Amino acid sequence: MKKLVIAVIQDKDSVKLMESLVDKGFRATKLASTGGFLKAGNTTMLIGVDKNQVNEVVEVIKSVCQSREKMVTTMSPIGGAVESYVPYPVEVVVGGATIFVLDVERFEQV
Ligand code: 2BA
Repeated sequence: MKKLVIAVIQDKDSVKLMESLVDKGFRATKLASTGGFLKAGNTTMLIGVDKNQVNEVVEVIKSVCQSREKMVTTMSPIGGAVESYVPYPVEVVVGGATIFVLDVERFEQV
């Protein structure tokens, strides 16, 4: 049975992850994506594999993708006056990868 591994990763890890996957004989597609929270660019990888290869793919992703801290500037109200805001830096830990594994109903290459 075919599975589709979808991994949302950080741009910085995308070249190394693609190289590692291709070196091990996996096929992958890299998409440019944007995170809903940070509204910043990230990378989504689509990796189609047999069911028995899913764990190996997840291990490759874990070995390459690192979590990192990012500073985000939010706007915070001053003294309860909602019309006055000051920039307020917040540290966010962005994970190495968010991974989904889906069953593939049909797979064809023409
Ligand atoms: P973003 O949505 O830009 O989120 C970046 C990081 O911001 C998240 O890292 C998390 O640490 C934080 N964050 C997100 N939403 C938050 C909230 N409501 N409150 C507080 N902090 C929040 P990760 O969790 O490692 O996610 C990295 C990226 O993976 C996300 O970028 C998003 O593009 C994707 N992602 C994460 N969970 C997802 C899900 N359930 N479905 C689809 N995409 C997801």
